[in-house]
This record gives sequence, C-alpha cells and structure tokens, in this order.
Amino acid sequence: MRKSTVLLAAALLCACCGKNNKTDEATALLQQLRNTAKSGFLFGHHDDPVYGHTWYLDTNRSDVKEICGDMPALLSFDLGRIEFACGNENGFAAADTNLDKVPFDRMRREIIKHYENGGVITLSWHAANPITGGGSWDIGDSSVQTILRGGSNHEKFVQWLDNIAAFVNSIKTGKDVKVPIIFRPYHENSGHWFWWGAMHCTAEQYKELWAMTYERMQQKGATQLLYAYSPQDITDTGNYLERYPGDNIIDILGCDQYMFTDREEYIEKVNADLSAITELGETHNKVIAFTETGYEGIPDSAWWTGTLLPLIEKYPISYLVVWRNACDRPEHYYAPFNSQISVPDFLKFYTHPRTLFLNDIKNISTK
Ligand code: BMA
Repeated sequence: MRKSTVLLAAALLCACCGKNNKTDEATALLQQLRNTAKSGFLFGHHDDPVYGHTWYLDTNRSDVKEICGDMPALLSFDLGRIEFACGNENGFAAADTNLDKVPFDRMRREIIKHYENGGVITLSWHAANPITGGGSWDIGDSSVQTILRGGSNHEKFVQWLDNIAAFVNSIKTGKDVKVPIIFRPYHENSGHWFWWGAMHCTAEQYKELWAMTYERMQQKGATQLLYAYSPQDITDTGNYLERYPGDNIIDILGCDQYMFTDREEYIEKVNADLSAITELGETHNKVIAFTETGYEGIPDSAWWTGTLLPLIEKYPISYLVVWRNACDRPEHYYAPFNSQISVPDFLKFYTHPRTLFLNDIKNISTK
C-alpha cells in the first residue's frame, strides 16, 4: 500500500465504530472524483438510458448518445417509491417501478452495465411523505419529527431505509462486487417544496434525519455509498453549513440550481452556489459537484457553450447532472435529442476538453 493510500484509508474510518466505513470501490470512486476535477467534469444525465423525449424503456438507447455517439459519464436515477416496493435480499419484483415509472429491476441492470463500462452512478430519493404516503411535495410541518427516533413513523421509515439498503446491496457485478454509488437523499432542503425542507423541520431534526439514514446504511452493510449534500439557493458558506450533516457523513458538497427565464439571475445564483462550495470544498477537503442543473426545454440554441460552460468552468466541480427527458411531458427535457435546437451547440460542448463523457473516462477509470 502506498503512503497516500494508507492516509486516505485512515481518513475514512467511521467516527462511531472505528471501522473502515467505505468499500475499496467507494474509496476508489471518491479518489477518481478528486482526480477528475483536475482535468474537467463528468457530464451526467438523469434517467438517460431508460427513457427519452420520445421513447420509454427501449434498450440500448440514450438521447445523448444519439446526438454525440457517447454516453454521459455519469448516470443519475431516483429511488422514489422504493418505499412501497417489496424489497428483499434477492432483489425487487420487475413490476416495482419508481415515481417516474422506471422499473427498479431495469435500473439495477443499467447501473451495473454503466459501472462495468467505467461510468459513475448517483441516486437521488424523492421520498414519499411518511405521514400521508403522498409524494415528496406533499408538505407537512411534522413529517420529519415523526420519523426520528421515538416518532410515530420511525419504524415505518426505517423499513423504507432498509428497502434502499436491500436495493443498493443487490446491485453487484458478475464478480460479486457491490457497485459504488453516490447517494443524494433529502436534496434542495433549503427550499420549502419538499417535506424535509427548511420551513418544515429544524436544522437539528434535519441533521438527525441524515445521521439516522447514514447509521442505518452502515448497519445494513451498504458501505459502497458515498454521500452528497445538495441544497439550493445558497447565499454564502455560513448559510450552506446551517443544515450540513457533517464531515463524517458527507463526501460531496453539491448544490442544485436551474435556469428559468432570467439568465442573469441564473448566473448570479450559480456563482454564489459554486463559490460557496468551492471555498468549503477546500476548507473541508471535500469533492464538489453541481448536483442538478439545466434549462427546461433548452430554448436557447447556444445555452451549453454560451451560458453553462463559461459559468462553471472556473470552479473545480467533479461532475454536473442535467435532469430528465420525460417521455410523457413533451416540454420537460434538459438534454437535447435529435433535431432539438441546441444540438449543434451541445456538440461543441461535447468536444470541449473539460467536458467528460463515458469514452473520456473509461480508459482512465480505476476499475
Ligand atoms: C422533478 C420532475 C418530476 C419528477 C421528479 C423526480 O423535477 O422531473 O416530473 O417526477 O423530478 O424525478
């Protein structure tokens, strides 16, 4: 073992039990993300291989690949509704689908395939409301309180976490290696639109939710996970840290920010977000990432190299994720597809040396 590896391993020992809390593959992924930021950032797309602007569950398809001949380096999927799936150690019924109708079975296969091809995976979780069983957007001021230890929905919520652990633990390669995954639950918590948002729980309750989640994953042996924290609309580093779950849990400092109609506002907000996480990444020795962004419908044909690239290239982010191309909502897409007006500009973005797609990373991957 080289000296640097020994130091890295020591830094990853669990604060509560003293055991190494990451698999070798998760440790390697974290190092890969650190190295990535020196040369560029991984391009990520949510649900990329499972549906696109005009198709659903075809195999070997990707709106991004159909434009540039290459897959995103990073694939993002969502666990929403895994709460109600029949999770067990042997996997999930093919009929179990997430909130956007992606079968968990298919998600697992795509994750394994992408990892074996040298790609990186992240999972978000639009968790159901634990009181009503409605969606993440079904807000209520006491939801978080009821799932913490001693709360009326604690047991139920722990079962939901166990479903997640069972699912991620079932995502293994042919060589029986658990695929390392960046887990990003309870996102955009600075806003009010999700039941875990800042208006609906105290900072202490929010942090306790994270600690409980982390500990349960550890107990269930889901040590292949890295953890990303991703609030939205950060004003400064102090504001970012108010609900930060802590350096012992979080591996990746992220932020979410979308462009709506006002370009100047987007630029201002992204600069505030990325400046804050750049500074915190240095002081806390963490990887940073732009965990969700995009411009719905991409109505600006030069958005990729005219707005996004110049805005982010000065920050050492390891990756960015643009959101999904919904097949059942024609206006809801964030990556271009054949004939979309921003395709020529996306191709310029694709060939830029700092944007990393699957072919760019598969040969330098640590696997
Ligand atoms: C939102 C929208 C929803 C979707 C959810 C989870 O931003 O795309 O339609 O259900 O993300 O993917």
